[in-house]
Amino acid sequence: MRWVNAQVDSSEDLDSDGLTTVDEESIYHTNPLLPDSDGDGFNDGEEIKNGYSPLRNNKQKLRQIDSDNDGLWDDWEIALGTHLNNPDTDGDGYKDGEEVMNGYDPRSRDQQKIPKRIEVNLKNQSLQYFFGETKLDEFKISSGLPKTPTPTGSFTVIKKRPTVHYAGPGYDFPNTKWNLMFKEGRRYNFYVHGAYWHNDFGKPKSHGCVNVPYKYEVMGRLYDWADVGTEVKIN
Ligand SMILES: [Ca+2]
Ligand SMILES: [Ca+2]
Ligand SMILES: [Ca+2]
Ligand SMILES: [Ca+2]
Repeated sequence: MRWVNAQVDSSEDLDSDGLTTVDEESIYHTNPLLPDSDGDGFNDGEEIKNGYSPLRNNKQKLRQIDSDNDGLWDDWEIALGTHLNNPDTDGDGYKDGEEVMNGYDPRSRDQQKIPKRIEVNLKNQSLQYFFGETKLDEFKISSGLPKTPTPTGSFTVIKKRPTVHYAGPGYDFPNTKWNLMFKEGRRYNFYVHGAYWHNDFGKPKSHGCVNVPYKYEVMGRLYDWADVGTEVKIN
């Protein structure tokens, strides 16, 4: 326990691992006196910077771990400022993950809905998504090739489809997982979806859809989080 009136230097980093003592105690729950909390040879600050858990020594990424089983990944908890080891940060009886999935703030009992938003940047070939002002994730995508461009503008998720069979002249991709439809077309519809047939993310590659790396930790959790009606901005 600290004395209420104690002077706390918020920039103090007692074990010189790149994370302040205050952040180790309140955000990461790492040992503020031990630079390598999980003893895997990488210090806590380095692990956080690279997206790995400083509390697991088996190369698990924060995006793959839900330490308190509340439906919110550790990297989302850190981004939102919720508690990694308390499933109900604001103590209102609803789990943090449940609140975020349903659009409520897990940090306060405020009943105001928080908007979800997906943003695709075609120039950078990247996708980011936001819960209110908090960025939950960012990764490289592949948009449409010049002859089959991805439409730009402001859309919403019209339909969530667990699997889609994409086929046309010269391509045939059955059982494609995690499909968020955002525009209906005359001949085909446009989706943000996982793509298992290439690994060229960061370059245009598709027939108009937004291709996302085919991993649960990337596209799967975006699919689970997004709702019909979630805004999709493409520019
Ligand atoms: Ca430290
Ligand atoms: Ca470590
Ligand atoms: Ca969690
Ligand atoms: Ca709660």
